[in-house]
Amino acid sequence: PTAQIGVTGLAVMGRNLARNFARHGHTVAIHNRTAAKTTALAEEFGHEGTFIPATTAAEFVAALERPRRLVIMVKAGGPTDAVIDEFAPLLEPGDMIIDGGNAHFADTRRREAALRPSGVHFVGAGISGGEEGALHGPSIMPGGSPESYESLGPLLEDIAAKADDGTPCCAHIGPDGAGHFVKMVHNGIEYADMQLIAEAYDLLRNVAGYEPAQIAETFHGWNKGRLDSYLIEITAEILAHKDAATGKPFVDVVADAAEQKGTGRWTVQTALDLGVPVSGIAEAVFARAVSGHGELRRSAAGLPGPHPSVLDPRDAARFADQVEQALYASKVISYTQGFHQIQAAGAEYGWDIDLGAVAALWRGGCIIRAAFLDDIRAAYAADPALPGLLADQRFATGVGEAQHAWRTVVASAARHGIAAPGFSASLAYYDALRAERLPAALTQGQRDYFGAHTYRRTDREGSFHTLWGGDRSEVEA
Ligand code: NBP
Repeated sequence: PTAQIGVTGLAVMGRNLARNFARHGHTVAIHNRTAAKTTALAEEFGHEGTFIPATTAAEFVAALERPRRLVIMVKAGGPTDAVIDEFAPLLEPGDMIIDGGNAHFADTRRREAALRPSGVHFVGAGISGGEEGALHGPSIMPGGSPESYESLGPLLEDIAAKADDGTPCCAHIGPDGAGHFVKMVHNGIEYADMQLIAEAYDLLRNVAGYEPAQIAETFHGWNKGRLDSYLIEITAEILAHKDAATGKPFVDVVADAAEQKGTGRWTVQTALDLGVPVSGIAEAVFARAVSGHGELRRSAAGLPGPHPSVLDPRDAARFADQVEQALYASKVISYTQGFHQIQAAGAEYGWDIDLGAVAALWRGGCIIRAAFLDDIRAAYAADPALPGLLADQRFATGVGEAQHAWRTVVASAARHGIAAPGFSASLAYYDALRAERLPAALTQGQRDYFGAHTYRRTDREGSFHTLWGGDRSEVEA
């Protein structure tokens, strides 16, 4: 056996990952359920490196050096279980099965627990960056045992994207489902980032009165500052693009119903279970859902609201600058919420995740790569126990300086009748966090009134209940 790594599942992702390993000088065993894909890969890209095509599972396993490293890149869910069931009996203690698909972290925990007694390491590895990333350097989030990472880490780090300082965008995240959990939150943050950018576009278009080409220019400018990111960069390109058939801006000919594959929804579902407020991410998932309910939207189309009006050009430029500030501040909130979710899951599942390392490995290769992530890395490096990003001086100052513009933008959106759920929810979260007193006190009173759920007091220890149906005296519960 001569292959350092094997890849089974040769659709777009697996094929490009296999090529990436081969281009880095590793001998790669390749396998796919439908053998034609295996042959095609070897024929088309054999010149890029050394591939060992295998048609049967036994041939594939026999081609791998021990301990064997076998990457599964098949459709998440049932197919992944089917492939594990096929290969696990052929493996020996110390071998590794790496699932690079978009598995739900709970499935990864289940699979890892099922394989552990056999001594086979199951590594759930989140991989971000799409097809291009898989080929040129993705961001990789491997979970699983520390021993598995000792053997696997160097290979993964070799093919991963590199941050500007040369660090590979790959690090051991934590045991069992930790890697897939972090990948899930990455996708949730990606939803939020995309929604916030979409709101910024909507406001520039319908409040500032900018045409798509001018918004492309504006985003291009923003991309030179603190918002420098892959998503802002591609947004500028998309907005500058004209439809060949009609000559209209591309964005005007695309149906306005956003689809989703489910990782954003998983992020929100999991956050609800963990009791972590991820309102920015949730609003992004909901905004896509709203866009898809065509009939409901059509039925509401005639409802009253402000007449469309755009700002005077002299005020528009100032407004555009305020939108940049609102976008920055809202983005900080999305990341604050996402990192909180990772921190909470770490505590729940005993993962001990290094949040700074997570920020560091998102700096390259993945969809949310951004200059900004280096500031998050630095914030957690300075204080690994940081309660949240707003507790870091740089973020507190940045958001503090933006908060006035942020409010202006949210108020303008409401006044002009433009939905800006991401900006609004993020601002509400910011204001709730900084409030000295929340109306939660009243909520506790209501809960005690109708359900005798008790409350705590600000002035003494203990749990209390007021006899609401009786003389309204207070008793200690
Ligand atoms: P797909 O998700 O489209 O899966 C196709 C692959 O799964 C093919 O190799 C297919 O084999 C194999 N497969 C299926 Br379907 N059922 C199988 C079964 N029962 N037994 C064995 N093999 C089976 O491929 P992809 O888009 O390359 O994505 C792979 C994984 O990476 C997914 O989990 C995806 O969520 C994740 N991911 C994708 C992206 C992306 O940008 N596409 C990004 C990040 C992560 P066949 O050729 O015989 O049909």
